[in-house]
Amino acid sequence: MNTITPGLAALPAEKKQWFVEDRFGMFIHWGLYSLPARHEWVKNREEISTEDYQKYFDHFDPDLYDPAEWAKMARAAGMKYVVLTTKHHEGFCLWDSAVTDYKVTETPYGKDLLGPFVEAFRAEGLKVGFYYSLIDWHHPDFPVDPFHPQRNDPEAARMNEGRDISRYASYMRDQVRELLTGFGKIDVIWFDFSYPNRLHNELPGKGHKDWQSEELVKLVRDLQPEIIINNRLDLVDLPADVTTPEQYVPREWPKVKGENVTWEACHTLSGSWGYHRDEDTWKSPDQLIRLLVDTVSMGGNLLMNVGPTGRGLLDDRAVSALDVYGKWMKLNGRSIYGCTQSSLEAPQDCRLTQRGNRLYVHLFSWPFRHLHLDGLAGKVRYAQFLHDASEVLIVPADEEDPWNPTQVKVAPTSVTLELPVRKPD
Ligand code: FUL
Repeated sequence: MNTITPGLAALPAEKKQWFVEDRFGMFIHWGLYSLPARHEWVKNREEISTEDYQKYFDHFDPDLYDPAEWAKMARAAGMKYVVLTTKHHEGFCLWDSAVTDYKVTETPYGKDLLGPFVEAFRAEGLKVGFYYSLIDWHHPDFPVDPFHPQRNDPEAARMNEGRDISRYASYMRDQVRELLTGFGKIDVIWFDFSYPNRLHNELPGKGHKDWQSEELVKLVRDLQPEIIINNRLDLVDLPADVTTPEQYVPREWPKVKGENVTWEACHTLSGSWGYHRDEDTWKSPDQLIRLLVDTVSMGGNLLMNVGPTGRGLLDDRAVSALDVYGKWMKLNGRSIYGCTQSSLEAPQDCRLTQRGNRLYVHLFSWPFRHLHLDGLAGKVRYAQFLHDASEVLIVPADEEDPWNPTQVKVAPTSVTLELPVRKPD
C-alpha cells in the first residue's frame, strides 16, 4: 500500500465549488483510433501491432478541425467544462510534446491541436480539463502486460526485455509538466488508469507495480495547485478530488470510507468513446435527459462524451444528442446548475434536485391530475413549471371529493399539485 507524502491532500470543498455548480461537462475522445472508427480500444481488441497501427498515424489529417465550433456546440448544449484526451491508451499525443515523435505535429496534419482547443473553449467560457492516459501501448518502456495489444505475440517475452517502467514514469511526468505549463490554467486532470494492486504480481513486465503516481500527483499539485485530480491513480490512500463512476448510474451517492465524495459519472452517447462508425446503441433523447437528472439528483456531475471523426467533425448523431441537451437545458438548466440531492423523498417515478429552498421535481412518468409530495405540508409557497413559468396549482388541504366526501385528497403531511391532464412537452 502506498503511503501518502505529507502535504498531498484532496482540494478543499470551496476550491471545487465551481465543479459541483457546473454539473455538466463534455468529454472528448479523439486520437488515431478515430480513423479505424471501431472503438478507441481497437489496437488492443484486434491485437494490432505497432507497425500495423502506423497507417493511422500516416493518415491523420483532420482538415475540418474547428475547435471554436466544438466549443460553441458544447456551450449551446449547456455544458460548462470540457475534458479532452490529450493522449489515450494508444500513446498518440495531440500536442507538440518535446519527449516523443508520436504526436500530431509529425502527422500529415502537422500542427498542434491542443493550444487552439484550449483557447477556443476558454473563449466560450468553459473550464478546460486534460485527460491523460497512464497506459501507453506505444511507449517502448511500457510493459507488454496482459492488457497490451501484443500480449499474445510469441515475441512478447522478448519484447519485454529491457523495458523499464520507471523510465516510462519519468516520461509521463515530463509530459504532464508540458501539459500543465504550456497551456495556461487547467481546471481538471483526468488520469486513466492504473490497475488495481492485486493484478501487479501477475504482470510479466514486473516492476509495473510502480507507476510513481504519488510523484505525479505531487508534480500536478506543484504546477497547478487548484486543479481537480480524479481518482484513477493507484493511490489507495490518497484522497482524490473526484470519484469517477463509468457508464452506470450509481444507486446512491458514492462514498469513500463511509463519506459522501465529490463525483462525476462519465458516459458515452453510444457504446464507444472514440468515434465508432457502425456502433448503433445511441441513447434516446429521454435517456439522455434522464441520465443528467438522475446524476444531479444524487449529487453528481455528468461528463458526457463525444468522439469526433478523423476529419475533426462531430458525427450527426452526436450533434443531435447535443441538440437535445441544448433545448432541454435552455428551459430547465436551473434545475441542474448549482443543484444537488434533496433530503426529501421523491414521489414514485420522480427525481428531486434542490438548490437552497428551491425544489425541482422531475417527473419521469406523468400521473393523472395529481402529484403528491410527502413531507411538504405548509412548506410550499408557490409552484410552477420550469419550461413556461406557468403556475401549477396547489390543491387546498381541505379539498374533498364531493362524490366521496370521506376521501380527502391531500394527506395531512403532504402537498398536492394539480397537473394538467396532458403532459407538456
Ligand atoms: C476507460 C478507458 O479505458 C476508456 O477507453 C475510456 O477512456 C474511459 C473514459 O475510461 O477506463
